[in-house]
Order: sequence, then structure tokens, then C-alpha cells
Amino acid sequence: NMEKFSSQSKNCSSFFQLISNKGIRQGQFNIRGKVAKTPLFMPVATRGTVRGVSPSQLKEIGFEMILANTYHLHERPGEEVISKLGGLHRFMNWDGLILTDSGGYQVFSLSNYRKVTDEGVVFRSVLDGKEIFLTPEKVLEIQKKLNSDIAIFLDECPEYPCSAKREEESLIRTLKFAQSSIKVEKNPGQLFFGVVQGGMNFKLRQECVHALLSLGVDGLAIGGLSVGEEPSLTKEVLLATLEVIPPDKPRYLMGVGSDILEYIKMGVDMFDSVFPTRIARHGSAILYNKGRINISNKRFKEDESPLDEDCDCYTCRNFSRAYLRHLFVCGELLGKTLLSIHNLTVLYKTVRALNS
Ligand code: PRF
Ligand code: ZN
Repeated sequence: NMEKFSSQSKNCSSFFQLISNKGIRQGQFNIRGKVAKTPLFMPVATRGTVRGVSPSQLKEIGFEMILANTYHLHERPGEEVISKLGGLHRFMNWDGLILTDSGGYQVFSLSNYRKVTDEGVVFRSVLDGKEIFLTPEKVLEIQKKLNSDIAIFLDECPEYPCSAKREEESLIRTLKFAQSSIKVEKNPGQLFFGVVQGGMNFKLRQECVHALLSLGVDGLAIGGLSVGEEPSLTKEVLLATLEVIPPDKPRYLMGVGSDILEYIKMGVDMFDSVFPTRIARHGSAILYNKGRINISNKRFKEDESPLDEDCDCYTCRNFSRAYLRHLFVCGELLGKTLLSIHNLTVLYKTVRALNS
């Protein structure tokens, strides 16, 4: 009764298998001999580090794939340095899988001086103000030097809200970028994901999916969502997009960290978000069954209980709320690390429970 699907790269080894398509999609990546079950959540390691959390701590939680950013690593220390030192896995001592985002989106969110043409994007570096020119080919060459396992094409994410004309323009540009991108030769075993744009227009989104599939991308990254629109609209646009993606193709919803369970039920396989680590650094802990608490609160001053009694992470096995509060009140680094470990564990376990 269970239909199985699997997706193959050009070299014909099956890198993604859908084990179940009933209700929740359960799948498995097998990339360069490394396995990652889906649905999966990727912690964000923009600069080649998940802030305050070591690779061995990420491994202990159970993570199989993390996300890094092409643009940030291109600026510092530069892909040449990382390549010389053996690639990003070795450089940061992470032996799990790495997906790199193309940096197209960061250009829009970080820089107020930018120009997009069909050839690529020009913008001023946030570091020193010098002009940076990124082309679809160049961002893939950088990702090849980093030797990430999944590389993402350059895309143009339109601002929200925007005109129908802007939606179409950015879609056409994203597809032009994709046409140039697909001609770049991959590193052995590396996968290329195209980015679905098209604003909030269902038809443009669906056209984008079809065009990317016909180019032969290995998977689809769904961009341009959670950019300020109402969650109800996110859901509608997402549904229309997922509707036209064949079951064997992995689907990655970019930069979305809330309502994950709903999106998984709709058919998303992969997520990334800074949300759990960002709020952790501000003392906010996600509890399994009781919402969120801020550990700096006075009421935890003499609280001997663990951060979350339903959790068995390193933090909850070893430290009291009173101690964690003390660390935050004093601004001690360890507090941020311990809360990050806890929040990441809650996200990991919540998602993993759907395919364990
Ligand atoms: N494009 C890329 N990365 C992204 C996004 C996008 O649209 C988003 C939007 N949610 C997050 N990260 N390349
Ligand atoms: Zn915990």
C-alpha cells in the first residue's frame, strides 16, 4: 500500500528516498555516504559556526545537517582559504552534512545599496563598503570550493509587499540565474537545489517549479516566504507551490522556524531557522509542553528544577533553573550555550519524532 519514490542525481545514485508519503512525508537523504532522515531541521551556522554551540554538542543532540552561508564565508575568511584548508567540513570540524545558502537573500536583507541585473547582483560589502559582484556561476564556484553537500542557486527574493510586475520580474530573473547555474559542473556527490520565487502569485510559483524541474535540479528550495506576509497567506502560497512538486523531490522551506509542524503536514521536508538559537541567547527557553519562559525572571532565583522537566538534553540533565538564571544575570557565556543546546534539542526532537 506504500508507494516509494526515490530521486537520483545525474550519476544515478539515489540520494533521496521517500519511505512514506501517507500523512507525513518520511524520507532519507544519502549523500556522500552520510544519512539524514527527513523531515529535518537545520541549525544555522552562517559563518561556519552555530553561535555558542560546538560541533560535538550538535552531534550529541543528533543533528545530521547544518546550514552555512556562501556570502558570509566568501567575505571572511574567503573560499580560497577554506578550500586550501580542506573544505568547510574539515575547516569547522563538522563531519555531518552541510547545505550552503547562495547569499542572494542576505544581499537583500543586509545591504541597502544593491543592484540586480540578469547577470547577477552588485552590492556594497557590509564589512568595508567595497563593491561585490556575485553571479549565478560565481556563487556556485564558491560553494564548490567550500564543498558543501547541497548548494543553492542564486535567486532574487522580492520585497513584501510588491507589485505584480516586481513579482514577475524577480521570477524571470531567478529563472535566468537558474539557467546559468545548471551549466556549472558539480563537485562529485554534491547536489544543486533551485529556488522557487514568484512572490505571492500561485501561478508564477507553479511556473517556477516546472521550469526548475525541467532544468534538472536535485531539489527545490522554497524562497520568498515568511518575509512579512500573514501566516495564512504563507500557507496558501506554500500549498499551491507544493501541489506541483513531484513526490520524489526534496522540498526545503528557507528561513522558516515557526509553524513547522503544520508545514511538515503540508509536505515540506527541510527547514532552517535562527529562531531557537537567537531567542536562547536572550534567555528565552522553549518548553516541550508549556510555551516559553525567560530564565532571567526573578521567580527562578531559587528554582532547583531543570529548565524543562520533560527534557533530557545536556542542559536539563545537569543544571538548575537557578544556576542558568545566575549565568544570564551575570552575562556569562555558558548561559547562552546551555540555552541554545536546550532549544535546539526541543526542535530536533519535535521534528525527529515524526520519523524515528
Ligand atoms: N532566498 C534564499 N535564502 C533565503 C530566502 C530566500 O528567499 C529566505 C526567505 N524566507 C530565507 N533564506 N536564497
Ligand atoms: Zn533541555
